Amino acid sequence: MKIRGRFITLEGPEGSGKSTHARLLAAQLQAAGHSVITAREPGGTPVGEAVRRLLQHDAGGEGMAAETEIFLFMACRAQLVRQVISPALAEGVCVICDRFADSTTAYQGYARGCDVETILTLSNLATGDLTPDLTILLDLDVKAGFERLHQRNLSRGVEKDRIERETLCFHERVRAGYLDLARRWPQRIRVVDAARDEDAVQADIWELAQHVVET
Ligand code: Z5A
Repeated sequence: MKIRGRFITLEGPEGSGKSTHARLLAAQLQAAGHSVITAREPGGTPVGEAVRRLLQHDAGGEGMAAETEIFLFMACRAQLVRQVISPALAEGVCVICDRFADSTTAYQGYARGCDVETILTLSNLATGDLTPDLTILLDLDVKAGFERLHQRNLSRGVEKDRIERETLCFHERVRAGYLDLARRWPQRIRVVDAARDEDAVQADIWELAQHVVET
């Protein structure tokens, strides 16, 4: 019987380095001989990528109710788990996901003000009770994250999306919410100081990930 793969998620506020470190971690795990896939939320499946476009751009300018956001993010997640993540884990493949259920709790719960316990219950339905073996929370001052994003967006010639345009206070609540979740599940959610240079951050992530993939 195949040994189930490990499921590692990266979380954190804007510009904290989730995509960068998901890529680096996947490369390190592959170099160490592990089979690895990466995924991102929202997205990662044709259904998820279509919903991502709806979520990121307010094309009609009509805004979006918080509850609509919750169900759209959950819909992407339900599809990603069943189509990509669970089959890969069953085949013994490690899955690294750039954002997962904690994002909905932090953004739509703590920051938008929807009931956190209700979101957690809905998350269990969307994920089929799949919980990451390890969640790396890249913690970074909100203004520092915005500055990194600004530089990245300038170099790519793209503009802020709908949620990135939320107020500083909104993003401060996201960060505080994540830290609260880390206090609630300290075994699973490990906080990494993302204000340091990439190599220092990656070294911490690698140490945490190694522990999980080797047990
Ligand atoms: N959202 C939600 O509300 N509810 C949910 O349930 C889910 C998501 C799943 C998804 O946006 C949006 O959806 C997000 C949350 C919301 N909204 N916002 N706002 P996305 O997928 O487009 O992007 P993101 O997930 O928010 O990622 P990001 O903030 O754009 O960036 P990041 O992945 O954390 O950072 P990065 O791209 O790796 O790095 C940013 C720049 O910093 C880049 O130029 C790097 O080279 C640089 N970088 C990275 N690390 C370092 C260090 N250590 N030092 C210096 N510079 C660095």
